[in-house]
Amino acid sequence: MADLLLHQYEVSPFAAKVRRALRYKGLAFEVRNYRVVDAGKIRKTISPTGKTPVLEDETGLVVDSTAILRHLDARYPEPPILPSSPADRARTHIIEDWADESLFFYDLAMRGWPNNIDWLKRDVLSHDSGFMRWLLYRLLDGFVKKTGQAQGVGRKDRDTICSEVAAHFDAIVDMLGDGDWLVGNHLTVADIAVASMCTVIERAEEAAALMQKRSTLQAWRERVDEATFAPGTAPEARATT
Ligand SMILES: N[C@@H](CCC(=O)N[C@@H](CS)C(=O)NCC(=O)O)C(=O)O
Repeated sequence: MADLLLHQYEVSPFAAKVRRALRYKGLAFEVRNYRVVDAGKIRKTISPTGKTPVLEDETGLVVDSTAILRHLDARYPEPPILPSSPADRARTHIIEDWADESLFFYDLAMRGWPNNIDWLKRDVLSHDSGFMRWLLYRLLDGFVKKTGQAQGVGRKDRDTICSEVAAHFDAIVDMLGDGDWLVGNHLTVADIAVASMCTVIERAEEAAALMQKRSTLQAWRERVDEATFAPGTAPEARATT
């Protein structure tokens, strides 16, 4: 086994957070990709919650991208992805949690709309095949809708969701001001978490249009991508690389 093995659903923005952090720290790693039909196996073997990503290393299994990023920063402190001051650490914590627990559901809602859902399904089922892929392809609409309804964002109408996403993007722009990074003077987990979510939400055409109108947001994303991808990684490959 590799020293660092990432168990993942490849297109998950939570897995993307971990891959970006590993590359930023210059750490070699391998990935094990799972299919949607592996959900039961994941729960029984590597993740009591059934969720991925899970990082496996010599210390064992670490579940949840937020925990994994802290684990990596503790074991491989250079370059740091957490600020040194408690106040800035708290800010990164809040922003990361907002990206993971709020922005993610706007992503799910927008990408669940009829004009966007085909791309979402192809992403989610990229490792499934045969009859199960055929079946899941038909069931996924209902699952995405049900998840969005249960969480709440999915109950809002399209115009409301678009204006809330616009407000979120404006908040990122205002938070950046003239600075390069969301918190403090270097890249942190806040930048990694928000950029990872941007890379999937832009696969909804409405979100892509809102993003294109904000040059500060685009420039910041390019800065974060430059620091967390190998040179030459194509923009369309960034959600899965
Ligand atoms: N808070 C978790 C969220 C992870 C998560 O929601 N992963 C999704 C993939 S995008 C998953 O594993 N879903 C499977 C399930 O809910 O059973 C993290 O940051 O790692």
